[in-house]
Amino acid sequence: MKNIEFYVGDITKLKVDAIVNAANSSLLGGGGVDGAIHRAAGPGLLNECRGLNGCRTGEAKITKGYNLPAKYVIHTVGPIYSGTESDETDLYNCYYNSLSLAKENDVHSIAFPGISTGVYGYPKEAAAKTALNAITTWLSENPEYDLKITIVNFSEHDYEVYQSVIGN
Ligand code: AR6
Repeated sequence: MKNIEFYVGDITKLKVDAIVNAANSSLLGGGGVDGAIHRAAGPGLLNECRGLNGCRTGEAKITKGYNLPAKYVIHTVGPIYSGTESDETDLYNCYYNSLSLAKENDVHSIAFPGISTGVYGYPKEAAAKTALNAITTWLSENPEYDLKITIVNFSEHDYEVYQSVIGN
């Protein structure tokens, strides 16, 4: 798929303009990818996050990357999976709003983790479908903007889930 590539491994290692954090609404850190990003970025990140006043589910906020190789972190809050219709809308909005915020900040390369697919319990196949739907919709609406998108799969299994959704 044009503009979209895959990487299997740790998102904190990527030297891209922005990595996306699967945060919680406090934006004050946690476990999973959020914990890994805060550890790798150092205390400057938490300090900046304290001034952001949290973030609603489906929305996104941007900070600097501090000690990360990435210049920025875009923090978004995925839905806690509930099995209701709002899950899909909220997850879609996480990807879509992160991409719009990236463009506003002149970000030309961005990497996403599997938002909500860890602690928040979103089934991986359904999450991959919604992520790809949001990303391809956003790209089709912004054809003039040069943006390279990396989907980060933390395990080979997660990568295989994505490939089966794409049909490879
Ligand atoms: N690089 C890439 N992906 C990762 C990494 C990493 N270093 N670490 C974990 N993953 P989760 P959520 C994958 O639980 O479900 C936090 O406590 C992981 O395998 O990090 O959105 C927050 O503070 C999974 O596929 O995020 C919130 O409270 C994906 O990242 C809550 O967890 C997301 O798993 C958010 O839960």
